[in-house]
Amino acid sequence: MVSIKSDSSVESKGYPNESNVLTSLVRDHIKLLWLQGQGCSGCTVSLLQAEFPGVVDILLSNIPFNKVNLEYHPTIMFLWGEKALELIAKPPQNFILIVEGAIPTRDGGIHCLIQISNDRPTTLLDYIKNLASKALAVIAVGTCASFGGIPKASPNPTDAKSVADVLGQDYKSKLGLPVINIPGCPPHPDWIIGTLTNVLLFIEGKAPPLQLDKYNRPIIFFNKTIHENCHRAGYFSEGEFAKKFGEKGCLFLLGCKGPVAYGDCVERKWNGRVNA
Ligand code: FSX
Repeated sequence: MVSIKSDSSVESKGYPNESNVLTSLVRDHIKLLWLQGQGCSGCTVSLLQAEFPGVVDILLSNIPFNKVNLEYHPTIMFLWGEKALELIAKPPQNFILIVEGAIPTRDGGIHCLIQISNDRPTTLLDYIKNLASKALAVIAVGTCASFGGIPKASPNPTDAKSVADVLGQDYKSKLGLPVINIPGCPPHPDWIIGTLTNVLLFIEGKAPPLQLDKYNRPIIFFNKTIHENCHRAGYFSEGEFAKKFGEKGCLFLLGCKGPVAYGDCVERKWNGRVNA
């Protein structure tokens, strides 16, 4: 439950008037800069489903273990208009860069702009390359940002690339971390929040960095195939395969990638732990 106390002494600096009270909450915190490239915004929708903490708690810095604020997010943020663009032009001191969506690189990256100032476009490609060296950590959210996803699929007209491919596979953030990949189309909200939580605890010296696998995915969330815990796995073992949706049996012949896809969705479940 989020409680907001009114504080009239807090001066608004680019935040909506009615949220003066929020300004004090977001000042001097570690900022999260969330940028969107080529994707469907499903990763953001997934973030909105986060529960412990929820996205409102993150927006309000109402998280006990650290002071953090989702400062910039094209879909959900307090800043707007010129103030938001100012933040893009002059990023904060301590920030974690989160990227959703693939990054188009063809034609100098012109196919995804994050702003146009004085007739000069800023491409996502250049912006991320410039910003990454100053970031405490870089987190690629979703399959598109992690590996290129659907935008990178043939014929890939924009030469879309993953964050790590743009920054270089040897990239290290200011904290010495590689690009942390959280694939999934979309990724589970717990994976996003859980990874972020670890990075924040690591910054405070209260936790070691998450162990990552060879694809730089947090092992804690990606250590098993979907198939290992699938409630239809018994059908697979028995060789009983569904030929059409709705039929009893394993869905392998209908395109299920459970045996080769990693994630803990089956145990963790989706939508408030209702759907497997
Ligand atoms: Fe990609 Fe995000 Fe799939 Fe969509 O934008 S991981 S298309 S669910 O949402 O990047």
